[in-house]
Amino acid sequence: LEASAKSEIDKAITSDELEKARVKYLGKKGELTEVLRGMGSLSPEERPIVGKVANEVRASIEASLQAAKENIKGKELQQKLKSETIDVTMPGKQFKIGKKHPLTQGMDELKDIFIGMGFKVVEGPEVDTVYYNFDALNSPKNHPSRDMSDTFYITEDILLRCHTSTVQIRTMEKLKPPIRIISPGRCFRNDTPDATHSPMFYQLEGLVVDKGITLGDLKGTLEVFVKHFFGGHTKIKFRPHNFPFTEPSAEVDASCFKCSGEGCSVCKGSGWIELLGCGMVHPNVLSNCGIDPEVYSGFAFGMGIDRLIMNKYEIDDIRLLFENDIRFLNQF
Ligand code: FA5
Repeated sequence: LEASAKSEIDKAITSDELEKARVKYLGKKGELTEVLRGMGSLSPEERPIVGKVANEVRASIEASLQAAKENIKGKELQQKLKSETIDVTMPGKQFKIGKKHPLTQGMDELKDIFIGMGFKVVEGPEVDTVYYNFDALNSPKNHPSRDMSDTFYITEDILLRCHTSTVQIRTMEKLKPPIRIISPGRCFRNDTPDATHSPMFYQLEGLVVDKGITLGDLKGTLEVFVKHFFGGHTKIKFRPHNFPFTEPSAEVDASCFKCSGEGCSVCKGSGWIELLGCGMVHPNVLSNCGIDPEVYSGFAFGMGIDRLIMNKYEIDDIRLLFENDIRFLNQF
């Protein structure tokens, strides 16, 4: 029994095989265990003799098992180390690094251009009051933009701002002229989404108030801005318009980036895209903020950042900017 046990132990290559051999001889129903269990039926004279031999055999098998166990463990460890060796010369895994959203990139660029012209960046709340969004901006009580079908109301007095012009008032209440600020931020309108309209979009407000500010300053500022942002070849045109908070007012279009003329999807073939509204700050608005319109004058503008970026990067649908499709975002 000892010889056959040892031969099986010697043959075992894996821990599993060794365990099988142990169970076969020393397990509960093992061959040696059976012998020890059968001792009860022996005569009192035979018992110590057989017992002694059986114990010696058990000790010898256990010693062999222990030796084999260490041997196999060593080999298995070697095997494991071999299979798990790290090839430090293998090329590493490429981690995907996120980047700024095209809107954020565009916003950073816009800020840089205006900061370069001496503007300060200020921010205002997205949830604001009817006073800052309409009343203080000289908006008549019956102005259609006040309607629920255009503006998102939270209560009768509180709304999601529909333009960044709210920041004009908040700024003029706090600062005294000379004022030269821009304010980028989110706006909300109850507009049906299409290729150029989104219920949430971005505007960049600009406001300059000082003594002797003229329409010429406004035109010059916007011209410098557009040429920086779109390139020196870009033209702008002013169209007369009407805003309650500016007088006179205008809308400004830019010639389409790269695709002026026929066939430009962003400009719908006209070759021009509407960029912003602007004008000279209405005297009532200055007065509402405690600034004397007899002494000071100013200009203001509000541009749609999403549309600026669409024009610059030839994006033909504003919704792409908010869907966060990684295949789209990776292109910027
Ligand atoms: C205004 O919001 C005025 N507050 C702008 C202004 C500021 C005028 C200061 C004078 C002085 P308007 O409603 O035209 O104006 O919007 C300005 C720009 O916001 C538009 O030219 C357009 O580029 C953008 N815009 C408006 N609605 C949306 C919309 N639903 N989705 C995307 N862009 C929009």
